[in-house]
Amino acid sequence: MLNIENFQNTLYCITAEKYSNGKNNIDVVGSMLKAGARIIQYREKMKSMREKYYECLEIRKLTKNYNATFIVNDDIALAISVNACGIHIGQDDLPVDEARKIIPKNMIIGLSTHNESQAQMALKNKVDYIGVGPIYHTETKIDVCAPVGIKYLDYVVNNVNIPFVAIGGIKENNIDEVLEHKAKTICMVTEIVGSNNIEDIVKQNIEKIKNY
Ligand code: TZP
Ligand code: MG
Repeated sequence: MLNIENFQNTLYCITAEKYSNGKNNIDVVGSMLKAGARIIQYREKMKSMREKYYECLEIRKLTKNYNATFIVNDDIALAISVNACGIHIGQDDLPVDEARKIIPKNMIIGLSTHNESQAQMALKNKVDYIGVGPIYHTETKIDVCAPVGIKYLDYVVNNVNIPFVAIGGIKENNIDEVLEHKAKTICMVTEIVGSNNIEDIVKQNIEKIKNY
């Protein structure tokens, strides 16, 4: 089930070891949780399935201890095998209704969307939340489409009644604009994982979002 409480006015945190300046995913997630993050997505493109499996088992334990929502990116088999709360898929992955057939009943589905028709399809297919982006230019995701900008965020704010996560190129120097446009759940990948002090940056930005 989607723990909607975890999706209100907060950060959505994602791993990216490649951009973590030598820190490993487990330590990064530990710091995020310690600082108050309650949504963690495991996203790792560079490792073998076996490595990802063992990392996810660790992260599953950590997230359970904090009652945090644990979401696995891309891989439905991995999400199921580590008993994740959710799976996050993209427009080129299995169709949502097919994914729904093979995941446990209470597993949530998040779907990346980049335009209005994808948002409408997501609603039709009853996904649990959508990703909205990239809001700004990003180099963290390969093959990502051009920035969709604040314009698509405004559309989602006004037309979508499920939780959504603003993502893509969001940094401390532009998060205010995203908040002004009423995003309530925000993801900053490299800005957080690349920080020398993950606990501080996570704490500060959760506070900022909550108090906005
Ligand atoms: N999906 C859309 S943009 C993106 C993902 C995973 C990457 C965002 O990374 P960053 O470093 O916050 O720009
Ligand atoms: Mg994907």
